[in-house]
Amino acid sequence: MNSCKVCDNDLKNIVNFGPMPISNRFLPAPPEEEFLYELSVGFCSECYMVQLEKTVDPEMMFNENYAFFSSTSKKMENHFDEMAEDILEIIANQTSPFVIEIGCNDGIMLKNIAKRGIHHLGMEPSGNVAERARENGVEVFTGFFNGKSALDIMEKHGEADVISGANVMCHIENINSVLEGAAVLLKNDGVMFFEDPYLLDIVKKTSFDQIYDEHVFYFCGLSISELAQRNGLQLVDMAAQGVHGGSMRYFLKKGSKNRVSENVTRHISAEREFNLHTLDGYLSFQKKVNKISADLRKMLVALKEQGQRIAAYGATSKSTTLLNFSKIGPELIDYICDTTPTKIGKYTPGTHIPIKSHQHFQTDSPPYTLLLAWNHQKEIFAKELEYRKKGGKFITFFPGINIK
Ligand code: DWN
Ligand code: SAH
Ligand code: ZN
Repeated sequence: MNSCKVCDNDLKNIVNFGPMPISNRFLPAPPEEEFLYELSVGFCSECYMVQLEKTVDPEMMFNENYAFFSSTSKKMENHFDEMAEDILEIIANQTSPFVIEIGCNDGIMLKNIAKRGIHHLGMEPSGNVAERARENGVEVFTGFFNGKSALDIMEKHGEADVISGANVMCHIENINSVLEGAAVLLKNDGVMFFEDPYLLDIVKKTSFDQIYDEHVFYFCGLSISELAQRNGLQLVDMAAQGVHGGSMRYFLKKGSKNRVSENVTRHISAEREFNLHTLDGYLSFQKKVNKISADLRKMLVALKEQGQRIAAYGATSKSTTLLNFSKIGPELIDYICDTTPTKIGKYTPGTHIPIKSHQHFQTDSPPYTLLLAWNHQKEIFAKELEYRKKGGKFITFFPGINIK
């Protein structure tokens, strides 16, 4: 039996994907053998946390060769400019504020704080992206945030007014230690906030590609409220974010007697309506996953049989789950185009599809393109007006297969 990483209760299995490679480990050449682990998700009926049953060593995922650079999307640049504005508002009345970001990546958000001369620190274990943040004027400590590093930060920099994190808290297995550390590191009136893909959106859309090695947890208000309480914090507000296919931002404060926004009650009621507090809410998930996966493969096979060529767009980490589980490889997809220089020329983990540049897509664009970066659809469609005008079609797959 697997046990809950928050409360040690037994987990109930929700979905299995079988053996998977490391999602962001793009390969210089198709290898003989690859590291694989079993990807499956379980639910804890005690604290409502949905989580991976087996996890991968963080250092295998977050190191000098981390493949994802946050600043590859214009929309995300704007999103993080706005987040920085939100932080400036929170600290507006503080005399010498201190802002921490966990998982600052290439500095996409924190550079906005740094350029205003505000005392700040980014915690980032992946050395290559941390270096890019430094080039962007951000002070970064290359390392993992946890209870211990929280104490080290406090000793060196003092207490924090804001601790923020985007798409990182759900990556950290020892989550109790992180929140415990944050509770110590925060000023009495400080705020911790973080955002991650929202479980209710994942369940509603069956967007199962959000499930991969890096995403240890799938948060919702129910589970974050419990998690906060267990670690001396309180969930005081929630705000839905229209990024990464549906995300939720959670605001936490110290203690248990803060004013709690009605947004928390509203979102948690919606989660209860979908039965996210019992195993019932997840009973049909595997069946829906299997159907989308089978339907997608069937459509790609049919197109190939008609003699069509198919490309894909965005060598995302999440597509590692979709491609491996649906058995979609180079026999169906000619290549994936991506703008990240360090991904170009490499092969996808497990399925070994070649990754090519955006210029390649512009000169050699097949009639069909699988939109792997579906969370950036708006931005990509705006960029690919010409492709669609000439009759090029994008294939999407959540909540079902669609040709656009
Ligand atoms: O949680 C995580 C999120 C924030 O980022 C991490 N665990 C890892 C990563 O997940 P992902 O790889 O699924 O993220 P994206 O943002 O969906 O990746 C988009 C990919 O598509 C990047 O490789 C960049 C590429 N891209 C492109 O080639 N052309 C993106 C856009 C917008 C484009 O126009
Ligand atoms: N915040 C960025 C990056 C998300 S990708 C964005 O939203 O685009 C996840 C990032 O978290 C990676 O850069 C990874 O190196 C970092 N990370 C993983 N575990 C971490 C930990 N324990 N502490 C701090 N950062 C961590
Ligand atoms: Zn639990």
